[in-house]
Amino acid sequence: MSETEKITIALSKGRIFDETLPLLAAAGIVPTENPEQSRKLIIPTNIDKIQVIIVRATDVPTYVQYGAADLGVAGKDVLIEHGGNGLFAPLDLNIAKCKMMVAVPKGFDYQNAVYQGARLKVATKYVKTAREHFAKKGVHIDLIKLYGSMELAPLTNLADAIVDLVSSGNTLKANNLVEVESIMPISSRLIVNQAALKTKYKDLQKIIDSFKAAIKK
Ligand code: PRT
Ligand code: MG
Repeated sequence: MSETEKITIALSKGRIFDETLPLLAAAGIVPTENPEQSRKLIIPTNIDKIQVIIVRATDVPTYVQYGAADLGVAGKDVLIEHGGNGLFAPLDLNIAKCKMMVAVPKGFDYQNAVYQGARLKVATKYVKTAREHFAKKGVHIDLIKLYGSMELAPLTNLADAIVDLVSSGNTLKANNLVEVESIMPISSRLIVNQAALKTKYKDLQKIIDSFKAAIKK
């Protein structure tokens, strides 16, 4: 079999890998190693021609866009920031669920600041999402791009507010922050390289159908 017939699935380790495992299993695909234990970035599976590659969550759409991976699993948050060029996203997998929201320090009167037309300093990794959200509200903001630990920004006066994901809410609570606005619910999607969907139609459609049948509502 030629190398080009390989099917490559891009996943990030952690919750996305863990929550995709049952869907892969439903498609008869079992990775031979766990990325938490192994340092391998290319993980073979029980099926010769199918392999999993381990990349950063934000890099998954890029690998699939350029066809370095045929399939991938990425959060809606990541897909919005990426833009979705060259990608087909046929399935909401209903995994890695959380919410995109605005949070501020407890005691900061956000609604009043918005009402007064104050210019807000907003720190976030999700610049596109944040820009769109505040533009729609007609709120002027100074965006401060961060790559992680957004919760720290308001505590150090780097920003007035953050746009971030929340699941349990424990991180907000531990840092004396409160959610003041919900932006959108987030879950992960299966993404497919558009060209590969044509050239490897049979193999890919079989995996897509198995995933679809295994999605938990
Ligand atoms: O962590 P790393 O920097 O390597 O990359 P990443 O954060 O991009 O990847 P990962 O694996 O943490 O997240 C992958 C995807 O999981 C995201 O793109 C989201 O779609 C989804 N997801 C689901 C989450 C969360 N839940 C979540 N809680 N991603 C991040 N978080 C963060 C949240 O921002 C908060 O800071 O986890 C922290 C704890 O959340 P609480 O509310 O449970 O305390
Ligand atoms: Mg993370």
